[in-house]
Amino acid sequence: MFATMNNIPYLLGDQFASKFTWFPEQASTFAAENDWLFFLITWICVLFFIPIAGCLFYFCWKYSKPKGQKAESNTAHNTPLELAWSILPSFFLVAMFVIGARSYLNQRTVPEGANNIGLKAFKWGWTMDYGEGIMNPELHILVNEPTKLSMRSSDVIHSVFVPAFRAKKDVVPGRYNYMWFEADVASEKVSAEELEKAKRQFEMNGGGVWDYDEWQFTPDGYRFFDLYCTEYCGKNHSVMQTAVVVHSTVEDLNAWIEKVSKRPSDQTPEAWGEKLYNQRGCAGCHSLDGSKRVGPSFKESYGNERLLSDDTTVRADEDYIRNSILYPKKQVVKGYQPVMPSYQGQLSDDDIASIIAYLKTVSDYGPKAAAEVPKAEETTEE
Ligand code: HEC
Ligand SMILES: [Cu+2]
Repeated sequence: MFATMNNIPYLLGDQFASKFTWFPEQASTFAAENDWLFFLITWICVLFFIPIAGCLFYFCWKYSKPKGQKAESNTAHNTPLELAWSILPSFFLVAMFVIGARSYLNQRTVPEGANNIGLKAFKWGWTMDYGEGIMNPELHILVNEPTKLSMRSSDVIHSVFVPAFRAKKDVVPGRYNYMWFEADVASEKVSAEELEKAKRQFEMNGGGVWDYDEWQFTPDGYRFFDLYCTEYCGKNHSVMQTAVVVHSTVEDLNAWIEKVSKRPSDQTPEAWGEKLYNQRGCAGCHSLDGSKRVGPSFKESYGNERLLSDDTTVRADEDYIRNSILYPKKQVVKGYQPVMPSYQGQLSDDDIASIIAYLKTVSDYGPKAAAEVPKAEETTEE
């Protein structure tokens, strides 16, 4: 039976959970103190709960009367007893407050020289900003160095939670918020063979969004800690997760940043565009199969006639797609809310060109259609 109990954290998807606790691994300088205080408060509560509940049942039994017999009035009281049970527990209360407040202040005071990373939350994903226009949904940080996140939201209230770091903070639209932590456990790298095998499987399944839960490592082969949204923010709140990778050296971190900063020379714009499409949250609001999500499907977008909210029509050409990505509120497709976040300053020219190249390949009205469908069936002036 114990074996089963111990397996539950694993079943819940947290492979780092230790055998002796319900909590995930402690991987930051906050973790040990946090857990210690949590158990202190829990045990104090248990210590009070058991005698109080015991007295309750005992008195129920002791002073119960047979049916019909009148209850005695008892208005007397015992001053020393009442003082004792008021004053003694208040020492515990003050102690819990002082320890909790100290730990809270520590978590709110960013150490000087912390590495700053921007974080943007949106429905439904995360974009980390490493400076110089380098953005990625994964959070990559250095071990044993404080990291500060400068956080903002482009729509509703979200909340960042990294359970292994015991760190959590709301991200509120219209203002910057911040949090910091210092990871003290570096992420391991899986073997080249394991990564190769996963990549092959991934290709065989048709590519798309990398399944972190299934592989338990990132597409670059790093084990990771989970980062969740922990403030209910709409339909896809539950999938608003990403990976936190802790690098053991600056060189390793910089090599990763360099790698993701731009399209590798051996990758086609279409392939890079598909990657960005899946990484930057487009897939959360747009489908490829014609189904309507928060935004229109790309199956009938590129090359098609679009009806806008002001009842004008426009051909979805490269320029239109580009403008839709940079200034989404300018031309709003009829029947949709203007909720798409602008990607201005977040995607380079090459990134946008790559996305457009990719969107062409998935549209029924793109080059694919021109090649396959006989012209006569394609006329739109009917
Ligand atoms: C929060 C949801 C959301 C996200 C994320 C999002 N979009 Fe949109 N998008 C919309 C909505 C809603 C519309 C329709 C309203 C409008 O035109 O602004 C739209 C419209 C578009 C259009 C015009 C489509 C057409 O058929 O006319 C393009 C192109 C587009 N989005 C591209 C993207 C790309 C590329 C990304 C990722 C880099 C992205 N969107 C991310 C919600 C989203
Ligand atoms: Cu959220």
